[in-house]
Amino acid sequence: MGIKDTPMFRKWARKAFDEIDMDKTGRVDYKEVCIGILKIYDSLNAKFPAHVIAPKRVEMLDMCRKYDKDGNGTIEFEEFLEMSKVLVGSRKNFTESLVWKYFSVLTLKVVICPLAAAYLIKYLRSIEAPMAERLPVAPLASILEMGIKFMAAKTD
Ligand SMILES: [Ca+2]
Repeated sequence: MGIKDTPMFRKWARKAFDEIDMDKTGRVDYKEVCIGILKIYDSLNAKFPAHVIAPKRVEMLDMCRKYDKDGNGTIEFEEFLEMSKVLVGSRKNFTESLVWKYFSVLTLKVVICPLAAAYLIKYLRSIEAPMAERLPVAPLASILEMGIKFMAAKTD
């Protein structure tokens, strides 16, 4: 049993649902869910030192269709609750989850790029490349990170 099965999580989901359900009908349409998801990403991006790109509109709509179990075109609270569990992260759908996305972005930023930059500088120094002595790790890591993100965006 994880945090997602606790009454606290249910309460949090209820609060999020009520915020999206502007006209208080007890159900939200796909468009309202998309706006809600974007709001969650915005507030997380404002809080954490990493920027995660929100899912595309078409991906969010696919997700709505997937979790609209009775297929009535709207998301009721129980359906929303299941969807929230995936957004927060479950073992089964871990790579779809926000936690995973933040983890991978942070790993890239904090671990992989600085390590790659450090190795690159070590290599350049070992072959006595010009300027290698004065190459700083952090800016090089940022450049690598930008390069990786640029390539990732292209293959999207
Ligand atoms: Ca439904």
